[in-house]
Amino acid sequence: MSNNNSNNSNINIKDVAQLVDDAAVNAEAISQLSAQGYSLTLAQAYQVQEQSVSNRLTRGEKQVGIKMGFTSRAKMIQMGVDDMIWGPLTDAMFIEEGGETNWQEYVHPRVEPEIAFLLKKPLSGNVTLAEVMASVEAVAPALEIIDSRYANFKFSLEDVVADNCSSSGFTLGAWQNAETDIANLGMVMEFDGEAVEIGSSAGILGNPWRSLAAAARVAGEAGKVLPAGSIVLAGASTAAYPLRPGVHVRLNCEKLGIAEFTVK
Ligand code: OOG
Ligand code: MG
Repeated sequence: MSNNNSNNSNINIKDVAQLVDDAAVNAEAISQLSAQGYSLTLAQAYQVQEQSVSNRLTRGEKQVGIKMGFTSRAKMIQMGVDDMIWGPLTDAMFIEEGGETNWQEYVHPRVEPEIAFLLKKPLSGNVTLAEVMASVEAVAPALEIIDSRYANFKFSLEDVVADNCSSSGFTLGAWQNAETDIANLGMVMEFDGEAVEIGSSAGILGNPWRSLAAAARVAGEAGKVLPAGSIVLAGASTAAYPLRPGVHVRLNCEKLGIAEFTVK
């Protein structure tokens, strides 16, 4: 399809941001941006993301960290993409430990097992793994709810970046000592006590610490700093699994413990 939006030098970033932002607010799926005549470059997709996150901040949400996406083969294969992505997390996405989230708020949500870092020092740019590890206060098991605003959960890399990387919810288990060896931990995600996805933290770039180094690098490239006190989600270690109303989801992560929530 083509219309007068199809020349990507003419794209109005604010208009496209409004499209994805409205879809998120109304929990209503939209067509992929290319099918709406917007063929974005990846750089433009990040501009759309920044604008739609800025709309959220204007509504009173606070940024609490960032999430990395497609840091595992399992996720890249599931979604048919081959590059890492990142996007901001806000306080409105946070679900209290063991808390509830409302099915009504989502289009077609999925959940995935992750590991979270809590920074005690700011991070930005090219940093060694040793520097990255020295910047972390604590690590925790985490569950991320992703909910693409695109119909059928189908998108290009540019679409998903523009849609703030499908970010819509996350919960954390108790924070654990940052010196815990997290390189290869068994991760079992259960729905009502039944295992639905089983993986290892090694699925995340071979070692989740590499995802934090990558987060620092991409933040630096975007001229940003990950501040002390912020949370970084390392990306899913397994494919994501579709949520359903009423389900209790629990991640049991070796050494780190449990993260859980219920869908109302
Ligand atoms: C995009 C988000 C990817 C991850 O952990 O890999 C992501 C999506 O799959 O919709 O959060
Ligand atoms: Mg994720």
